[in-house]
Amino acid sequence: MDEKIPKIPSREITEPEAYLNRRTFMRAGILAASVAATGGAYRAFFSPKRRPVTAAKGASTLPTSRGAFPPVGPSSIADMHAISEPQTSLGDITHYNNFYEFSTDKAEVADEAAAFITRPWTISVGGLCSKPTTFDLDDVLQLAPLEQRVYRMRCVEAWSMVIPWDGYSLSKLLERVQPLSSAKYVAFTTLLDPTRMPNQGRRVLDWPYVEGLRMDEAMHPLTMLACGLYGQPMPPQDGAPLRLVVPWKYGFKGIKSIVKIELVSEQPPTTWNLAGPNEYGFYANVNPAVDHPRWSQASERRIGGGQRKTLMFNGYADQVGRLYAGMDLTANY
Ligand SMILES: Nc1nc2c(c(=O)[nH]1)N[C@H]1C(S)=C(S)[C@@H](COP(=O)(O)O)O[C@H]1N2
Ligand SMILES: [Mo]
Repeated sequence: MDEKIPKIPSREITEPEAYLNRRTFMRAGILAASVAATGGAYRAFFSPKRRPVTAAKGASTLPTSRGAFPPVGPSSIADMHAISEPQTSLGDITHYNNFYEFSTDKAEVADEAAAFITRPWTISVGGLCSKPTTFDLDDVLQLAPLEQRVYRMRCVEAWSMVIPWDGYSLSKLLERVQPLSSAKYVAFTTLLDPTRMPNQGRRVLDWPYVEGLRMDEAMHPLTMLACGLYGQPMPPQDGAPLRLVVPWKYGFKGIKSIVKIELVSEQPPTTWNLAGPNEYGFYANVNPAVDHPRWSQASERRIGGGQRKTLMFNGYADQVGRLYAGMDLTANY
């Protein structure tokens, strides 16, 4: 640990909670009005009934599975993401989570999501393409060999992990639908179902969670459609059954529990940009030289081990830097 790197006082790393609490507070009036109008549904969403905590720490199963989780092989692009840093433990990866559909408390997400049923599951891929297709989860799992790729994961809140994801390049899925040349961006949408994602009954964010990438970012081989980690199906709290992983961008770009992917011509709206446009941009490339308005991004707290300097593009600059040649990275944060 480099002693010259100042410790970030934990009170500065309150985002997004502090921001959201403010908004939630302001919206309390709206909610109070809606509870009168929609009483039953509102109470159902807010019922304090706890979900059974069935999953063992870090464990994950495929409920009512008709297909098995395919074997996971080595990365086909290992040279693009070689890493010597130790992997974060499965316990930390599955018990320190941002997944606001279940809880805004990182330590609570695992319990709140434990009973999340992710089969059957479909993902529709459409928009500007020749072959729009709705894929069943089992088709997605079989579409290309699953690879394990160990990537750094850097949250905008200045903490990080090293995670062995299982999946394949998102380009493999996108190629199946034959994108048209008019497709310039890719828009992603999380499941919207407050009966299964209880915190969607609270307006902490505008649901469903949405994200987006430029087409060249989406087609970059490092960009991953992940269906598991540590050789197991994706734990619910990490975005089961399918989530995006873009290792050179802040973690919030890695949208979880995806049900829809659309090829579009214009830059799509993204949830955190809508929530705080001055603080969260569309690009969200990890950049130690561009601070968050309320804290430094120069260093990060590695979960399970020390403070370290944040790397340009999270250490993937050689692989992705050319995508941003000529762009003003301060304006396009
Ligand atoms: N649908 C959805 N996706 C999401 C989030 C979320 O709240 N909802 N949180 C994001 C944030 S801020 C981060 S840092 C990562 C966290 O992923 P992890 O819990 O698997 O580490 O998921 C991202 N994807
Ligand atoms: Mo994050």
